[in-house]
Amino acid sequence: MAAEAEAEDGPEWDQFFSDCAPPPNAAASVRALGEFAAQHAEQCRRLVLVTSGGTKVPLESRTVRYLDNFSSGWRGAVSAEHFLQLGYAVVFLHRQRSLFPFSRRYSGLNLLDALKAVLDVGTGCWRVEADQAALPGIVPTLQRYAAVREAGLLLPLEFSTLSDYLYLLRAAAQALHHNGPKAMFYLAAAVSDFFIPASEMPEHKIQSGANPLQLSMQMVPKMLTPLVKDWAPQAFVTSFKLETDSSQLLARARKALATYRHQVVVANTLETRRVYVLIVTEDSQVDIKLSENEVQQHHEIEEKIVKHLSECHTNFIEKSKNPT
Ligand code: PAZ
Repeated sequence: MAAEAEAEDGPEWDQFFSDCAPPPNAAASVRALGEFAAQHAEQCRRLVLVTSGGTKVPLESRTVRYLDNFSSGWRGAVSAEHFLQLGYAVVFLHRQRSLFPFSRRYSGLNLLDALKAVLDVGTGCWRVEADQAALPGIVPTLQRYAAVREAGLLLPLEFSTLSDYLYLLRAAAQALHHNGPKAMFYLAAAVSDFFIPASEMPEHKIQSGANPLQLSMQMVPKMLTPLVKDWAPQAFVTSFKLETDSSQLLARARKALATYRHQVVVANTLETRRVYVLIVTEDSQVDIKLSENEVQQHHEIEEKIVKHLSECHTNFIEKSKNPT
């Protein structure tokens, strides 16, 4: 990481990053990000960083236990496919073993039930056959996935813990700096607000005893502040806000926009997130819904969210060419 950029992060961030180890394969991920961003900047292609899934927060440094959250990675994986469909290059920063674009359709399946080993009597060799009925839509899915890979449009990066996520987010933001307003951030991951600094974590497994467990956790510094101000100041930034009280959606979204001064908040509630979101910008608020009929026909709300945001992104790029 460039020393200059580290200095800009501010004391809270300096403290956070100096306290935690870089993720496994950090150098390779940073290199891959730089190459991916440069290649698509050269091709004048729009690029989106989609974050997806929940972060793990370790409770011990030799970690046996950790805090986690509900996020399955559905929103991120489905949205990544729709961005690819619209011609974006996609960095998919996702929680290890959460849902992945294309393969997410088969996530509930035991693969061994869909495959069969067959002996070819002519050659005496075994080959593997797939039962297409057990893998609905597998041929077009494989074709789309192969086309995306061949065109080099998808860069998957994995995280597991909160600190891995934040390290890679910062690295991605700094790489995407070169893509200017053509870069979009689509921050759908469910990131912990609390953590235990490494210096305060017990080394060994917390022992169970007569007393209830008491934890003291610190607030994670708000990463939208350096992201918008320092890491990627020209990019189009969409954050997500999850609430459990729908009456708070609009007020909380507006508060986030006023605090971080980024472009969009997509607000959703836990129970209705597959069928309803509220997209809030400085001067608009738009309801995006799936009707009963659309739900029955297996439409995905992410298609509408991504379409709407890509139109906002177009306006943003145009405005950045002709600032008034
Ligand atoms: O991953 P998923 O599809 O199960 O859930 C998506 C979501 C609710 C995590 C996402 O839409 C979201 O709101 N992310 C931000 C959560 C937050 O407020 O930190």
